[in-house]
Amino acid sequence: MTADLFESVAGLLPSREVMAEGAVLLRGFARPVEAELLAAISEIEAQAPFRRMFTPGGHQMSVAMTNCGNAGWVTDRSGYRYDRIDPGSGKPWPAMPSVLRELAESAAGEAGFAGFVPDACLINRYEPGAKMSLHQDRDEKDYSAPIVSVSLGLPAIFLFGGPRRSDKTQRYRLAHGDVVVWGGPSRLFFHGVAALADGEHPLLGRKRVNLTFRRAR
Ligand code: MD3
Ligand code: FE
Repeated sequence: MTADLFESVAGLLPSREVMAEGAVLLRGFARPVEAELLAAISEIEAQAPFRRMFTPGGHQMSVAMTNCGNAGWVTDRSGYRYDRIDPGSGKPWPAMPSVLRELAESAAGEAGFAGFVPDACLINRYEPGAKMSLHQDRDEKDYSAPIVSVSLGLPAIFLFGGPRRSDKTQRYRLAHGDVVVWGGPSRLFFHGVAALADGEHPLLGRKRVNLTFRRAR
C-alpha cells in the first residue's frame, strides 16, 4: 500500500536531480509518509536510545546515533563495525519497520537500483552545532549496493566531494523529506555535514534526523 503511494507520488512529482553519476536527489520523496516515519523512529528510540558514540581515536561524536535492522553501525575504541547487538542494551537492534524499508526500496528503484534490500538503518540525530566531518562509508561488505538517505527536521548543508579527500566539495541543502540515493561511482565519494544551524522545525523541533539505509552484510 505504501509502496503504491510512493509510486503514484513519484509519478506526479518527478523531482529528480542528478548530483553526480549514481547520486540522485529526490526532493520531498519521504513527505507522504512523514508521520509514519516519525512514529516508527519514536518506537525505535524507546528500545534503543540515541547515544553519542566514541571514535577509535577517543573523540566523542557530536551526532547521536541509534539503529534498526539486522545490523547496526557502531563505533568505540576498538573500531567501526556493524553488529547485530546494541552494545547499550546487549539485545538485538529493533527490527526495521516496514514503512522504513519500503521507503528505502522505492527510492532506490526510482534511482535505478531496483532490488536493493537494506539490512541496516543507521539513525543520526543532529542538534544545533552537531556536524559530521568529511569521510567515506567503507564499513559495508558490498559497495555495489547503494546507500539511501532520508533527511527529516531542520535543514542541513551537506558537503559532497569526490573519490579523494582533497577533491573540491559541493554544498547541497537537504531539507525535511528529501531522499538521496548514493550508488555507482558516488558510493565511495567523500561527504560530510556542516554544523547544524539552530532553528525550529514544525514536526521535529530543534533537531535534524537522518536515516541511512545500507546493505551492510
Ligand atoms: C555519499 N550521514 O551516516 S547522509 C553517515 O546526514 C552519513 O547524517 C550523513 O554520512 C547525515 O555515514 C549524510 C548522506 C550520505 C550517506 C552516505 C553516503 C551520503 C553519502 C555514502 C556515499 C556517498
Ligand atoms: Fe557517511
